[in-house]
Amino acid sequence: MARILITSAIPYINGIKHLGNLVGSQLPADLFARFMRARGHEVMFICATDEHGTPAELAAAKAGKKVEDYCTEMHETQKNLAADFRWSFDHFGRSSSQRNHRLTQHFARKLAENGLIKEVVEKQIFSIDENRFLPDRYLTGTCPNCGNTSARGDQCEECTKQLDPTDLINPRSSISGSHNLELRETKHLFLRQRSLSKKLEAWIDSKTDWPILTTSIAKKWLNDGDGLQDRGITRDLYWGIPVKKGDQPWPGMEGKVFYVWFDAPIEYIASTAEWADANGKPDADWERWWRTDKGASDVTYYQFMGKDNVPFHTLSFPATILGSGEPWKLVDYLKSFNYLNYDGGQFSTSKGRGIFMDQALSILPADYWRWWLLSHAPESSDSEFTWENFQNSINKDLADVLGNLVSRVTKFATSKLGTTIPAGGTFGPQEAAFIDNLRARIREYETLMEQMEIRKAAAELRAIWVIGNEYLQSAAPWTVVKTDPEQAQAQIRLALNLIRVYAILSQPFIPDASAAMMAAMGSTNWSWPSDISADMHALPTGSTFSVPENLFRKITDEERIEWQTRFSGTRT
Ligand code: B3M
Ligand code: ZN
Repeated sequence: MARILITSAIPYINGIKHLGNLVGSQLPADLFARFMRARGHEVMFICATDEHGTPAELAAAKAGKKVEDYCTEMHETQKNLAADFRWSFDHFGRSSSQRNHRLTQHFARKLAENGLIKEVVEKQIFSIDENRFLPDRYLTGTCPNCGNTSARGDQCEECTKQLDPTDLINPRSSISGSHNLELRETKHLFLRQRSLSKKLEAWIDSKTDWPILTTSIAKKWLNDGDGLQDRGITRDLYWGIPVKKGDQPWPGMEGKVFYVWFDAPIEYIASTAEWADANGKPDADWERWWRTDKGASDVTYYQFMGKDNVPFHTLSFPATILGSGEPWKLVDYLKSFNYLNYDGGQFSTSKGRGIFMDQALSILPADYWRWWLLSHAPESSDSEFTWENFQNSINKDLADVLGNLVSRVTKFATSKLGTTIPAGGTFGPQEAAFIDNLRARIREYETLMEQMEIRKAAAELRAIWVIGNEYLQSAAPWTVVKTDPEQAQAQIRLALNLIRVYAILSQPFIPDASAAMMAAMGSTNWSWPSDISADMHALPTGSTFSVPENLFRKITDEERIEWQTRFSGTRT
């Protein structure tokens, strides 16, 4: 039994996530966590909300709420949606927790003690009326490129040009509209990542089994242009973790907070500490996952994220960990994803484009989304959600292949052989051949899941469902029963046991349907199928089974057309 630590990129607090956000982070992380637990390993699966930074402040202001209250409410909302999608986190923490405050300040102190922090004085736009510095997203003005009069300080949405706040012509505060602005000097802390680039490069080079997508992004940042740059880790904002050296004040940094990307990955550790607190466990219980001097040297640590998050996880966060000089666990395997597009364009939170988690669940259960998203995960390239493809996959894979097998077997058995696992007959050569085929496919499925080849694993699982249908088609118990009822009993016994095995194998992808299948077989035995011949006899003969209600339903053309129209606009 191995010890497996899994973290998913932590979602920003500013609103409900769309399907494009999930497909590269929480969802595949959950798949992997469920699989590893099913194999009997000890798993710690951690996530949280990412609550700091300007997006949180702006979203709260838009909602007319205090940022603290907004975050508390939105955390609850995201936590409930996570449960509705059946994400099996051991803990879903908050980056605004006291645990994260203390750990973030601790890392900053260690980095300073090790000479890895420098203080830099910069000029930034200050609003005299509001008595605060304005970060880029708080500034509006005329775009020097296209003349759009409502360009933001970080980017013009009209011509998409990336801007610096000082590029704006006639800038004004986005909060108050005030033009009473001036450039003022402000001091910030920089992490001297550059001095760690050799160490980081050696570490990344040692990861020969990582996906190309992950290492190529890291290498680009290490080697492009001038190489890895030192990075500002503080901001002039009210909302965030106050800049301190451990629990001591940091002279000259009063009123400033750490940059959201400095504290967000530290929350992986802090959230595990929050898990211990929430369960009344001592510090040793979370430290054994994170401190190699306290038991974590036998932990294998996996991270899941979209490609835009890779630089922070291959360079910045490891720079924090390595730079601390303390024995914290570094990631062992980083699984990254390309983007999922939506019906001819991009998913977009700011534009409200795509399908959002609550909307998805308002039309279909979680399993349908989980299956489509995972079986189309954007692994080797970007992929696209279209309603036609979604309808097709659901109707074929879930309804025609898996759902049909379960319903056909249980209904036939109930009407012709009774509602208990039949004891008659014995397996012949056809059953033996089927079991051999099944065994080989299950071993392949295990390998693909261990390698996190998600699309291929989904295809293999589907193939495992298909061979069950093929077996039934050629065994034809509905014909055999007329001439050789004993033989039909053996065939149906195999098929019912197969439903239990399918429930176990499919559980990481479609947990609700799996639970329904297992319950219908009257079993609670979720042990992973390791001896397939024995597993075809796992259900005690004479025990009762039932026909599961509505395992999957088909998506009609009318529904597809209606949903496509309903979700083509902008979410308000
Ligand atoms: N919140 C970005 C995102 O949700 C960011 C990830 C932080 S991971 C430490 O994609
Ligand atoms: Zn412009």
